[in-house]
Amino acid sequence: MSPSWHESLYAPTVDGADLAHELRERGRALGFVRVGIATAKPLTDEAEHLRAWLAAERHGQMAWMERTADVRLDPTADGMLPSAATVIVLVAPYARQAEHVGPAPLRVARYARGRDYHNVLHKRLRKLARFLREEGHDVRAAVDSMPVFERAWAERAGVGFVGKNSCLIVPGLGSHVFLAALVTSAPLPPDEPMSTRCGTCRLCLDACPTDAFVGARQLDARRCISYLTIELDGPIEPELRTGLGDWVFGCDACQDICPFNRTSPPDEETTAPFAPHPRFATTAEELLRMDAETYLDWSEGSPLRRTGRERMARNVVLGLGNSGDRRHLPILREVAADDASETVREAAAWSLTRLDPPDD
Ligand code: B12
Repeated sequence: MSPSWHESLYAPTVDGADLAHELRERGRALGFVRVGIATAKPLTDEAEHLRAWLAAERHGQMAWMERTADVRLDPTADGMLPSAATVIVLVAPYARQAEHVGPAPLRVARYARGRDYHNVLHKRLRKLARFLREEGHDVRAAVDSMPVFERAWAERAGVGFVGKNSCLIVPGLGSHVFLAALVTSAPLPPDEPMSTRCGTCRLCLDACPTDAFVGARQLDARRCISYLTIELDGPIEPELRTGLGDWVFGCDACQDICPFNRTSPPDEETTAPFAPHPRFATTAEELLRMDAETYLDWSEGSPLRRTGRERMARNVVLGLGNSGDRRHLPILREVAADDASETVREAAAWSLTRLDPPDD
């Protein structure tokens, strides 16, 4: 029997399985290499880990992680989407080329060498969100921009597993990927989660230059180079400074050592927006001569903008101190004497003693 005119007018245009299929197709066409689906419900198992992490103050100065914990653990919370039925997780790989950008000779993490992923992926997500709305569903889109526990959802949606380094690893692709999520009222058939495949390997835990892992899948952000260089305001603890090595924005140590990242790099077309961009190439000296405003102009459209000038200059002088290269002494002397920031002057003074230790 054919549906009445009334039913065909008001019935959704596609059912759950068809809609899921359509979303996967559209996601892939937009450059997402994996699209996974999970049922939206409170993250009770993960809640234990997140709350323990916060209670141990492993989030350091990231007070927003504490403030948003309740919403992060429940996509149906008032602050997210009370009508949520599904979380769709989308994966976009970034470039793995060895080219460096940022203040030479120092290093910036791979994810931050090109255009800002928030902007690039949000544009793509908006297209999928519009499609879901046209189908009559509520939707909220997140790329590290909302309290959505992205790795937990990625794991539930079966796009990968969380490794001992606490990164989401996609078999065949590795962990150099961004995650994005759509929280929606559309009821869609969920995918199967995959189990962890790290086995007895613990290369990542041992490779961390600052011993930031408390155990498998447990990171003390307060010791993580990524947190220290990007999120922490003010001075970096002297005992952690040597471990920073030449990293000035983020770090890839626990990922670069991972056997799952020994696969051939993802194709260049897919990762093109995040590929190292010459606009963000500079030298340590040039960077240290930028004032706050110049830094913001220079880093416009790059993840590097997040630190602002003061934190980046602090990291750069520490990196120069760790370089062992005495040719950096003149610029360090200049910064130690004249920089507008007390934090940067103190870091430069530390680096001077490292490169030019006082005689006993
Ligand atoms: C806060 C944050 C950080 C913090 C803290 C990182 C951390 N491990 O928590 C800092 C600044 C250090 C950071 C660093 C990085 N980040 Co970050 N970060 C986030 C953010 C905003 C929240 C993460 C979070 O919820 N942490 C809370 C802790 C408790 O969660 P978790 O460690 O992931 O815990 C999981 C498991 O480890 C497990 N677990 C936790 N505790 C325990 C305990 C036991 C006993 C067990 C068995 C399991 C277990 O449960 C959780 C769910 O699976 C997300 C974006 C988002 N909205 O989710 C991006 C995000 C996780 N970061 C991302 C990236 C790219 C990075 C860096 C690689 C950047 C870089 N190169 O410098 C590093 C990686 C460092 C690392 N090894 O984790 C990507 C991750 C992509 C991926 N493949 O996983 C995300 C998803 C952003 C994005 N949209 O792409 N990040």
